[in-house]
Amino acid sequence: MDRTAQLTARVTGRGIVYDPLSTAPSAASLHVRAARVLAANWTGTSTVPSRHLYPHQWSWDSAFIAIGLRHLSPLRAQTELETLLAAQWGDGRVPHIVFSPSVPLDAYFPSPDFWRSSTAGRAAGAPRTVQTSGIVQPPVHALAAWLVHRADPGLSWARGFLARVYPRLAAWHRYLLRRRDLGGGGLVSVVHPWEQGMDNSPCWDGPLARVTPAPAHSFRRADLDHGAPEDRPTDLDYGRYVRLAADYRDGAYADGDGEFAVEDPSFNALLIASEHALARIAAELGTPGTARHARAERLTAALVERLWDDASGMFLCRDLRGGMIHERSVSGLVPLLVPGLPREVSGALLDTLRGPHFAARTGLVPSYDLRGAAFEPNRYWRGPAWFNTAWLVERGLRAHGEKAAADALRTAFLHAAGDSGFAEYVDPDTGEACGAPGFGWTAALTLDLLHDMDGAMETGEEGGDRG
Ligand code: 9WN
Repeated sequence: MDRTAQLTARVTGRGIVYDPLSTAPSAASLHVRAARVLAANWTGTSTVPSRHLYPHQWSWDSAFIAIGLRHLSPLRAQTELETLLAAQWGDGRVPHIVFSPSVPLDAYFPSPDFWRSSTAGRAAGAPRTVQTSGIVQPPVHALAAWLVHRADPGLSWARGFLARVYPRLAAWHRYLLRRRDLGGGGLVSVVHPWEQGMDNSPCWDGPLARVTPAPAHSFRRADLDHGAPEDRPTDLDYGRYVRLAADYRDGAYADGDGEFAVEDPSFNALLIASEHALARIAAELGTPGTARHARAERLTAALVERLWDDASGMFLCRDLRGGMIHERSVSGLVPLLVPGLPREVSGALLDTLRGPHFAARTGLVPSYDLRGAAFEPNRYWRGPAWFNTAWLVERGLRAHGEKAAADALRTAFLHAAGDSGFAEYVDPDTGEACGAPGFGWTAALTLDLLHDMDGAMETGEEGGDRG
């Protein structure tokens, strides 16, 4: 056994065989450094994405963080998800931010006094005791809950973890499926770019162009206190984000006729993966999960029918007001993790991933088309490679039996994560660190790739495409 593998085995105590990292720090030191980031970002009940840039709890961050934390402390991983779900609204939505009362209002914008969840969100059932935002983020939570349960079933049963989170997760999916099928075609729509999670993706340029920006003097960005302006969204983007969020709030967070409504492939793919996971949770609790698997299959059919684009060899976004959005973003590759895709669809996705639009020099996956007119290597979701999407694509590759490609992406991920100091995102060609250092999900998913070597998605009939 080589030295790296020995170190890994000693750290984990689980005899994991790890492909040696030739130039990156050893797996053992990566583990220790990633664990330190998560310890530094832990608040006692949840984990902040970044101490300075994002000092509260974020929804999909917590799901990814729990997936990594399960290797360090299944108890902390369970607590992470339970803290988030405790802030769920009466209508089932899981807010995208749960605010920490001990953080000063001006540390992050938009702050609780902008969202006014307990007053403006009263009709939608916002909690009274905790302040939250009123929009949502991608539903990775049921998948995370299942993986967390599997990491330590004994602890999970002893604490009644699944029985407590299942009704909340079911209500969350119900909210999305009933209130957010704004296009009437069976898919969920996002009503704000922050909901989809890839905030300033060029995919939103078209739909956002219709939105009148809030005046620059009406708000103060806190992100520029901690992030380089060239790595962050522009002031014009922010003006539009603020306008959309304020309009939603002023309409009491009722869903219906906002200016921005987009069906996004990654958001819906994550819902499908989570619906399969919820079926497994239901079965574990003694209720048949068949209906949920069937619903996930219907969502998969709608995803292909409404968002697949043969000409680009990938999924695209659909703007409910303007039609298909002809921009290639990593969002359109994330559905690779969905079980039961038609074989020609998964085959084309694999080709696109390896082709000139997405094959970056680091071996990571850029957030946007390397050849796209709007490509910028440093600016947030307009080109840089992010680690959560790499993790999702890695799982998709593994689920399709693409072991060599999955191993190569995992190695690229671990090199880039370690070398960048667990950066929020990196230049997809040089690996240069961008955004916040010591970023929560980068550290957490590093741990997951170090420890979960079989890469089983455990979401359903993984790997099984339809002929
Ligand atoms: C707005 C916390 C979040 C991530 C998003 C990422 C960024 C927030 C921001 O940070 O968004 O939600 O202030 O830019 O785009 O994916 O969840 O890490």
